Amino acid sequence: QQARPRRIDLLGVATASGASVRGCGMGPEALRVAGLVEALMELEHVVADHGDLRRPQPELSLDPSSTRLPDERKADVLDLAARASDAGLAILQDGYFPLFIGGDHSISMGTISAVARHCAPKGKPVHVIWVDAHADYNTPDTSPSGNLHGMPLALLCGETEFDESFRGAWLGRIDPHDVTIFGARSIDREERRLVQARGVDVVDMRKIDQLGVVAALQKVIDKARAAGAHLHVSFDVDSIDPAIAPGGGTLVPGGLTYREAHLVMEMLHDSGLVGSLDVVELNPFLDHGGKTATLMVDLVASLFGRSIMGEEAGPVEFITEG
Ligand code: B3U
Ligand code: MN
Ligand code: MN
Repeated sequence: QQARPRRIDLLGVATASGASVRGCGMGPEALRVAGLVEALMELEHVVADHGDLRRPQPELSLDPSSTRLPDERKADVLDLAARASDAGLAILQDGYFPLFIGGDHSISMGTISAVARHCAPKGKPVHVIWVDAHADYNTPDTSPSGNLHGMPLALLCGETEFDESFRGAWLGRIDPHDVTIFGARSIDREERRLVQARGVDVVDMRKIDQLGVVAALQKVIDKARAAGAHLHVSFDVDSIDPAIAPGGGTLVPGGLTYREAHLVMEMLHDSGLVGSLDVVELNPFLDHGGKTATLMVDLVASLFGRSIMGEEAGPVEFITEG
């Protein structure tokens, strides 16, 4: 179990440049309006809100199907990833828990890079649990859509550099064997080939149905614990079933149920291994009156120790991992 209180540093990355549907740039504000900070404070955590990273240009286009020109969008993604990486690294080096709120999933190129840069010099292994309907392991060559939010894992695993501008010293890398994709049910053909060839662990919805979510997740936690890893949770709202989480731009039926999603967060909390979190792809424009935003706030609260019976608060001390 994770001791409380923790110091949680909130960093928004307000962008939809990695997606083809506009709106998830408003995600950070929707999570705040839904009471994210209050929910964490209610659990006795200390929260520092760093506000949002964003690009100066508004996302404007005459073509409603695309936010901006592809090159401009790529420049946005690269710039924000670099800034999220630096800001995330600073939070981790201060000994605090970075809670990154998106924004589309391309922001994780930066957030996970921060974790890798923080852990690598200390010889601390990293495990990434990528909770998502998708694998997000496309490269520019395999992607059917060209959308960068379908590529962050491939980039982090060294599959592609995009171009020279991405070869910056800021980029931390992840070994594909240290990644678990959890909840997947939509993977492109070439993407699947790549994921299999690299040995990425894919706990798809069929495995979750057959094993049960507890056994399926326990394997991931056991692996991370055995490695002594920093566990990073990258949570895409489209992992949850669209019936209860409609606020996403790329919904796929057959997702995690309300209780499965909470159980995942409760088990991750109890593991005591989680050191950083992304909440991404929330699109308030598509959300039904804040339904998905509210659900995400409750799920984050479960990850940070909320429980039905309000269990004993545990030792009151700061976690400042050296
Ligand atoms: N695999 C598809 C669809 C997708 C991936 N991530 C999201 N959508 N959100 C692609 O475009 O790469
Ligand atoms: Mn995703
Ligand atoms: Mn997804």
